[in-house]
Amino acid sequence: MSLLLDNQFKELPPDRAVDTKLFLESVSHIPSFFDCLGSNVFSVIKSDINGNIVKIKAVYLKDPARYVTLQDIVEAERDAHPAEWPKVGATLALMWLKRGLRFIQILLQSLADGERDENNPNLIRVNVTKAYEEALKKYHGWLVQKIFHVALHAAPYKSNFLKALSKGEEVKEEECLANVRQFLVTYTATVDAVYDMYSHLNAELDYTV
Ligand code: 03F
Repeated sequence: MSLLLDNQFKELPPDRAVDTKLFLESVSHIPSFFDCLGSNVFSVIKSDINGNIVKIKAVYLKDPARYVTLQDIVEAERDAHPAEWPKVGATLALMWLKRGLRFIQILLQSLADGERDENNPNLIRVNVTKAYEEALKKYHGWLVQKIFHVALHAAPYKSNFLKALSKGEEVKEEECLANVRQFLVTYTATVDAVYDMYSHLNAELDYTV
C-alpha cells in the first residue's frame, strides 16, 4: 500500500479555507517518514517540521471552536500581537512549515514528472536541488545552506525513496509515481491555499536564518 494515499490531504471547500483539525491530522504523518530515510541529518529536519506542527496544534487546542481554519489562527494572532506579528506564535510556525511542505511538493512533482539526471537515473539530487532552490534557499544563510549540502549527499537512492513511500514494499516505479501524482492533487491545492492566505494577509517575511 502507499503511505501517501493512506494519508491523503482532504479536498478544500469552494472558499479554499483550510480546516485546522484536518490539516494537523494530515501533516502529523510527515515527521515519522524521516525515520526511514536512514541518516541523522534528517533528524534535524524532522524536529524542525515536528516543532512547527506542535506549535500550531498547541494554539488550536486552546480554543478549537475559535480556530476552525488556519486563517482564524493567523488573524487572531495579528489582532492580539500587532507589534510582533507575523513573527510570532503559530503564524511564524506555519510560515516555515508551509515552506517545508512546498519543498516536499516540488520534490514529489519533479519525480512524478520524470525529471532526472540521465547519467545517474537512480539519484534524486536534481529533484532535491530544484525543490530547495524554489522553496527554501532564499531563506537560508551560508550555514544552513551547508546543512542542505550534507543532507543532499545523504539523500536516498530513488528506488529506496519510492520504496519508503510504499511502506517498504517493492513496487514498480510507475505504480508508485502514479500514487504520488494522485497524492499531489489535494496536497498541492492545500499548500497553495496556505501560501495565498499568507500573501493575502501580508503575513509573509523574507528574513534568512
Ligand atoms: C528555520 C529553518 N527551518 C531551520 O533553521 C532549518 C533547519 C534545517 C534545514 C536544513 C535544510 C535541509 C533541506 C532538505 C534536504 C533534504 C534532502 C531530502 C532527501 C529526501 C524556523 O526554522 C522554525 O521552523 C520556526 O519554528 C522558528 O520559529 O526564525 C523560526 C525562527 O525558524 C527551515 O528552513 C524549514 C526546513 C524544512 C525542510 C523540509 C525538508 C523536507 C525534506 C525531505 C522530504 C522528504 C519527503 C517526505 C514525503 C512524506 C510525505 C508523507
